[in-house]
Amino acid sequence: MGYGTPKLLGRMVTRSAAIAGVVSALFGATPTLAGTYDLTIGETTINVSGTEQTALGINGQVPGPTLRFKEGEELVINVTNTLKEDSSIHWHGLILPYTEDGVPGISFDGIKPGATHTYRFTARQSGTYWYHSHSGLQEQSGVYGSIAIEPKGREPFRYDREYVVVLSDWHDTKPEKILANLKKQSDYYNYNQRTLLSFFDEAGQRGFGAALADRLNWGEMRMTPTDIADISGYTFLVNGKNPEQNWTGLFEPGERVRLRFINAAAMSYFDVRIPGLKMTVVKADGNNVQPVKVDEFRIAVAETYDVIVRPTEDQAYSIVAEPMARTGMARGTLAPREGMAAAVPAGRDRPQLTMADMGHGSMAGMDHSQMGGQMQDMSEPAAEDDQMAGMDHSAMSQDSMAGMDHSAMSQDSMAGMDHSAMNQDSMAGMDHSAMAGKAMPRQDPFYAPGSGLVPRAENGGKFLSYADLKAQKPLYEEREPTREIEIRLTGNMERYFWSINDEKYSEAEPIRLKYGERVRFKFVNETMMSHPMHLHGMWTILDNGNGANNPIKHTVSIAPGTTVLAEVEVDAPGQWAFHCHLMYHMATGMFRKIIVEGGPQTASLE
Ligand SMILES: [Cu+2]
Repeated sequence: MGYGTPKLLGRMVTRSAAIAGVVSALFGATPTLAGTYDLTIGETTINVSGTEQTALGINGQVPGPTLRFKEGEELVINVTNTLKEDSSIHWHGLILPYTEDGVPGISFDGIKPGATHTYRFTARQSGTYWYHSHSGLQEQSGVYGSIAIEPKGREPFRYDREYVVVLSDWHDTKPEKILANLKKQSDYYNYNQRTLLSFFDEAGQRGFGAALADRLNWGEMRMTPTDIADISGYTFLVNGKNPEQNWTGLFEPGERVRLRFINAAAMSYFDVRIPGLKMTVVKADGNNVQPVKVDEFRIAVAETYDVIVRPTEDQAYSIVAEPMARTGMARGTLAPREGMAAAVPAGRDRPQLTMADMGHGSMAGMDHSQMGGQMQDMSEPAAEDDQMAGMDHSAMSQDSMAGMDHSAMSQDSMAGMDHSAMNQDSMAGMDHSAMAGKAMPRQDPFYAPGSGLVPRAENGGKFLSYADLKAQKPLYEEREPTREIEIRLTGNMERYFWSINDEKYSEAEPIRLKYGERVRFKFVNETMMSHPMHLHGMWTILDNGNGANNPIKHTVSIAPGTTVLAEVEVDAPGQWAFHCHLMYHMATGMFRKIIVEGGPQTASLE
């Protein structure tokens, strides 16, 4: 199948909408913008892995077309489902009435095979967002696309041209089969486990006992240190193209180029860099942030970041997006002319999870008293050493970690800590004496101390941290939350299901919020995986220590062994989805329905 026809991709003003504009003009109101868009979900053929595969696309393409709206525009979006099963489109990050949110079973009934569903809502915001199916596992098969909304006024940054950069992961195996495989054997796709051979290798270096003790610890937890991603075998894409197909964006030297990065992957976080160029981050999840210059950033599944780059040389630059587990690479190019390419750096080593990522010896908010024997094992020097595996030993001695009193860091002590104090300096305040005058490796407060997942840029460059995100212009006034709701992220790797507060979606009561209240969510990640938590319909104000300038996001990644606070102004009546955006985590139960009680238009709620 080819690409969508221009008619499908273009904006058309319908007659009724045009009349509405005239009517409002007659009554002295600002004429409203209106646009009608047509999307068709259907099977299509793609070839990104070496063989032709049947994908599910939108208007015949993967990703679907970029929808370009204007802030204030009244949208009419007709979505036709040509599949043999129900489908849906959810507008990720958009603030809209809950009935238009596109989650089957929560916002509406879904779109039946052969049916067309019309969504109507107003684009109330500007920025970079995306849309995707919220039915079954269809998103993994290609039902996703980008949204770029132009602001009413001027952007607070300058750029000469822009590109949408959709990152995604493609698998030749049908997602239902992947899920079945995971259920059968949770490490089915984890090819990177330490092998018996590496065990003897390690035993040779560290002594048999130490290596064995460590193995037993991991074994008891039924996990492996390389369990960073649940699934391997993905092909990673930039705007639907694999690294060889090399998506290319053109520029003239000296131009400021805006790149709208969207992580539409089902399961893959990416570490993004453009060797030779600094990137200035200007938006996170669609919202303006105070510009921060970085060499690299990590984009969690479902997040968006807008960055500005200014290539001055007449040369090509590679856009490199490595999945966090380093199982491949997505690659694109910025070039002054078609056909130019830059060197592509070799893939880097995958991080090794440490015990800190298990919540052991970290400020994870876990109740360490429950760890029993495992904690005892941890107190032995050999195990302690392994705990440090992810850290730079040259800069931080083993003793400095040993000197920290982990037992004193109970859940309560964490809860009482003010995140505003937990910026990069807070670690420095912990034990200066043990650092022996050496520069402390920059600690990212959004990773457990000693975590093997802490990102590092090449050559000591700057890696974006959540702590760097400061809202350009706060959307909400700062006020005390009315209450706190604990969201423990939990799961069972062996039986492969994921849950919240130990309950799967199917077993759990909805979370009830009151219209007009401000709640604090206390996310406690008790698993060894990062979870990108996405709340529909309302902004999540990430408490990253920037007070009134805490950034507002639609997706917040919670690293293993960490506790993250976020607040929500409950300003959207209705019922909403709230879930981990890793597809197979969501599908197996890390999901909740949120019911907002009170406020306008809630009569139809259960
Ligand atoms: Cu998850």
